[in-house]
Amino acid sequence: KKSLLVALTATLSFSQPALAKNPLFEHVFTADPAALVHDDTVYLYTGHDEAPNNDVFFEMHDWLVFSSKDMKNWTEHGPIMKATDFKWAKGEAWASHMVEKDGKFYFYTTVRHDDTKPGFAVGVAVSDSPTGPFKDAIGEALITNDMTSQTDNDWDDIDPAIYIEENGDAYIFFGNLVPKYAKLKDNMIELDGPIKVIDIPDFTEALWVHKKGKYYYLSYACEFPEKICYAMSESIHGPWEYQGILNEIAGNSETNHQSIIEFKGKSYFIYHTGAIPARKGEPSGGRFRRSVAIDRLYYNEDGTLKRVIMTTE
Ligand code: FUB
Repeated sequence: KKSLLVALTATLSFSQPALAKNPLFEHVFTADPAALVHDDTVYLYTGHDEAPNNDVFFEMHDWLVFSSKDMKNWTEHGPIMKATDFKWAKGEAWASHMVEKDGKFYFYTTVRHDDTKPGFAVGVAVSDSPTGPFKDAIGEALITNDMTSQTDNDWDDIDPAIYIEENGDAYIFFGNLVPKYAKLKDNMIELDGPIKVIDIPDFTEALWVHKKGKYYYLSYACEFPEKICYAMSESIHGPWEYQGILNEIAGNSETNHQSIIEFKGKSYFIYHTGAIPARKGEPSGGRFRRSVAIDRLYYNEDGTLKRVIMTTE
């Protein structure tokens, strides 16, 4: 009887619809959103902030997924994976990106490598379903930190974002302080050519590529505390023309991390804030206790983006 009750409680807590307001979820701290539109459904992948306060640093062990068919009611599916499911990783489940190719779901994500390699690395996991189960697709990191160039730092290989062209060519964008990209092979788990550096100003991290009409948009966290800036190009290879700030600093979160999608004819800007107030003796949201929020994204007639207006509803 006891195990039935435990199973029932687990099912209930993972299938409860949450209402659409900002921040989206209050029962759990979520960060680094990466949304995927698949089969008339939005799958929202997030990091999971578990730091007990905003004093020391991030504490992130696993990634969560929520889904919605209307951007209002969200179903929580529970964690899809933890950082240490990559046997070569030490932990630290930082920012990720999910894409679908030929019926398989590829989860590119940031983790700290074990002591055999310095700093952070990018791993890839794969599944037949957007909600998992996911398993390491390579058995080692896709991108590791070689610390060979002067611009390398401990975490310059973080925050993967994938863009797949209409002809199936896929690219991985990533980086901290130095924005980089590389082509992926058709198998999605090997680089196809050299890693190239992108020329954009004030880059901090969190690259994201989307396309609308003839323009590619490269958005990213800029400066620190982070705003979101963006650049435009008519080619995935650039040159990228800087367009300025897309979103201001999000409340009391020093970092920001955006995901941009179009769903049922509307564009959305998904990001994180530190907006959850202190409650029941618990510290408030903040730089290490972040929460995902969603607002609308609007285009000007010339293709440039209107600055995002952050709302609480
Ligand atoms: O969540 C950990 C790190 O903070 C992410 O990888 C960055 O994008 C920033 O949000």
